[in-house]
Amino acid sequence: MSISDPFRGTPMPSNGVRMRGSKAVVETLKAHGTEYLFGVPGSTIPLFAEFAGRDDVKLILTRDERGAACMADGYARISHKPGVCTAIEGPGTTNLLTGIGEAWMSSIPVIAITAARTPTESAKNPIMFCRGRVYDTFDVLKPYTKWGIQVHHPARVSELISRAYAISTTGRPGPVQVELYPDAMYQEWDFDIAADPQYSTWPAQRVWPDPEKVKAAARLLVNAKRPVIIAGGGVVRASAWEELIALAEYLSIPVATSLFGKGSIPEKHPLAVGVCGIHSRLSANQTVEDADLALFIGSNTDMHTTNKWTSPVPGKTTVIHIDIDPEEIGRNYPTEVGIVSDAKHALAGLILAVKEIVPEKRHLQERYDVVKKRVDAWRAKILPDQLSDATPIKPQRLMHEISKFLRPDAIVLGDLSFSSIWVNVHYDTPIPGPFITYARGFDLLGWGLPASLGAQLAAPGRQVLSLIGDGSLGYCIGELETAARYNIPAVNIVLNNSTLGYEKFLIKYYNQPGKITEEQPGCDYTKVDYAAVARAFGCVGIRVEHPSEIRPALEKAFASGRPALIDVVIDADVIPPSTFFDESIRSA
Ligand SMILES: Cc1ncc(C[n+]2csc(CCOP(=O)(O)OP(=O)(O)O)c2C)c(N)n1
Ligand SMILES: [Mg+2]
Repeated sequence: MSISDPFRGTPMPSNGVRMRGSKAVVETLKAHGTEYLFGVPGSTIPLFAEFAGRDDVKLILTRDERGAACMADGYARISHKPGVCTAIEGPGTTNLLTGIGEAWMSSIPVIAITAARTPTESAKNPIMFCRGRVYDTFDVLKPYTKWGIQVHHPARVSELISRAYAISTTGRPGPVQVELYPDAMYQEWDFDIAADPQYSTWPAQRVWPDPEKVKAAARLLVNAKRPVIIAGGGVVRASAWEELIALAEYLSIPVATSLFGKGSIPEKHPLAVGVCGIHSRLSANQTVEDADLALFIGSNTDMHTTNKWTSPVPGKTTVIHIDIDPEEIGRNYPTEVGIVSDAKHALAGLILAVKEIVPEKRHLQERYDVVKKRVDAWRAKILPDQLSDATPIKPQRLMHEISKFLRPDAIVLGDLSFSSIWVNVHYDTPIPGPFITYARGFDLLGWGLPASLGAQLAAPGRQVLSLIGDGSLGYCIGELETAARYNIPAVNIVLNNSTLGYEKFLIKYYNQPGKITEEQPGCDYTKVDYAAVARAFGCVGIRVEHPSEIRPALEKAFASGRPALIDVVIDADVIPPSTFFDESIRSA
């Protein structure tokens, strides 16, 4: 049978099966190996109706669309498959926006399937339309998506959803949008559902580096006196940790990581100095500041990683920058050698090029000694707080208990604010892998809980632990009901300081230069027992007020096999290791 493309009139061969566009959506997801669609219904009712009686692709009804986007994001980070979410036009799409923003800033492939109103209603002031405008909620996601398409006719449904997979997973991964008009969902067509399997996982279509530039980079690395590698999220996403560690060990180069690069080297490795930048280990910043050459690999030289573009020191440090995104090369530093490449291929190429120059492994004990001295000094500094019995509980003690309790392959999510700092500074990456992740792209409050549910769905049977602030939890607390309804056994720990801690400290110390602002209005909440709230939603809820209760709470939460929330009352006066705060007042 042959059908006509209604837009170009070109005949397209088809052995198609007749079905509604809405069914073709689900079949296309299935063909790409997608297991879940996260969302809230409305004008997408034909799509939701397709899930009756099938569980090869499962529908996860969330409590709001932002939660759906964050779950799809969390799922994508752990599964290496794109996450798919859905929302209606108007308020559904605007709710989706902030979750999509996090995926955009964190370079995560999330496919947003949204709906559009029938064109005959345009400009007539129907509900959910912006007065007089036509495509307005399609444009809402535009700043935070790589690509978006409006599908008016059922004939294009499967093909364009397949394009969405291809675009979100290639180059620098990121979110995309497919907006379905009513005809595209309700009408029938003869569909050939097919998926190109290379786009079912990410990163897809991995780019190889220019060999001449790799040789130039190798020469610089070999000749540097105090080199450092700064490994970013691109190393983790490309599963390039073996190559990274091999290169570092071959030339005895210390390795710092960005927030998203945590997971590219075990942090007890003798060349690992930890996360550098604003929220950092002292040992990492010392090493980067001291370097005469910095190799950024899979990192975007953002404000966090470079401590507001001061470390490496511009002008003093020679920079090699390797990234999948050509726009990032040279963005913030004069760059001696810039290479557009997938991190794994680039590192493999660098190892070969280095071996051409240095045929034998070069073990430089003095470099190991410097790393050991810096890391040991930092560990000695944090030890008393890690062992503190004080109440309210010191976050350092909480992190120490978590580190001792979790299995090496546990998935750990640090929401943002203090939660992410404690995870990235005080939690030692035990084994390499994409196990530790944050909302530190868009800094989206309300990410940790829904993202942890997506992560758990991607990795059933694995420990999933999310740390979230009480302010952030307030944005997404309804998703505890989603967790209970589907029995998704992720564990969330609330760092309960009854305040928007980060902002409170910023007002206190930085509202007036050189002076303390005694009052910080607009930051404090009433004291809430979030464990009781969790129980009311049908989850396990445990309140922890003394350090001795932390371990039993973790044991109980994970043994329950149910979604659990541990409400930890923490010391609201501890300033975490963030260079936003002066060294004299912040913790290590
Ligand atoms: C949606 C959104 N609104 C505001 C902010 C600014 N902000 C950053 S951290 C923070 C405080 C978060 O408080 P909480 O979650 O309780 O964490 P804590 O700082 O107390 O650890 C705020 C308001 C943000 N990042 N995102
Ligand atoms: Mg708080």
